[in-house]
Amino acid sequence: MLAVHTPTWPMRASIHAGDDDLPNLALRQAVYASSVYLWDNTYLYPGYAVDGVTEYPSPLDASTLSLFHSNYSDPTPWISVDLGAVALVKRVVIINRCDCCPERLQNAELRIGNVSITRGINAAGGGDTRNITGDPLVWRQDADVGMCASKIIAFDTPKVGRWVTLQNKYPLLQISEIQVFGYYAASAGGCAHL
Ligand SMILES: [Ca+2]
Repeated sequence: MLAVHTPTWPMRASIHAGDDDLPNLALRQAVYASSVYLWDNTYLYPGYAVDGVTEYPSPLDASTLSLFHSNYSDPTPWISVDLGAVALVKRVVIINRCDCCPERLQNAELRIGNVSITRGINAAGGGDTRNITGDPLVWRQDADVGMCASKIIAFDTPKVGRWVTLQNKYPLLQISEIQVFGYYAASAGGCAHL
């Protein structure tokens, strides 16, 4: 399965703004994944993880879903968001799957850097962790995240990069949303509070 970029988005929006006024730089950005699961004739695209919809009803229904789900054949699933420009990332929020299986998010790793990650497991040069380690590891999961719960990953010193990549080691990756709060580097010169 090749990585997929989803160009269209659901209309509903529910954004977790966090505890400050930082914008969610990941919202509706280009996003790629190592694989995509086809469920009931519906692809659970990576775009659903940046559509701004953080919750959806259970059971999962094709008309209401807002879930990214990697394919079962993918041993090293990841999702990677292109922020569009180099950013100073103050906080990343990962929102777990909302209809079942919260335990599948485990041993996850987050990386932020400037190495683009766009290729899936069957593409030349694509796929596994070797292609992600060019971006530094900034967080590793050490506790369960509940169903539809938010894991807030805050950085005292902002992480710098254009690409934000979450990899799971379950091996399945299923998230409702990934949010990246910060400023673009080009506009952050006067933002000493970062
Ligand atoms: Ca979503």
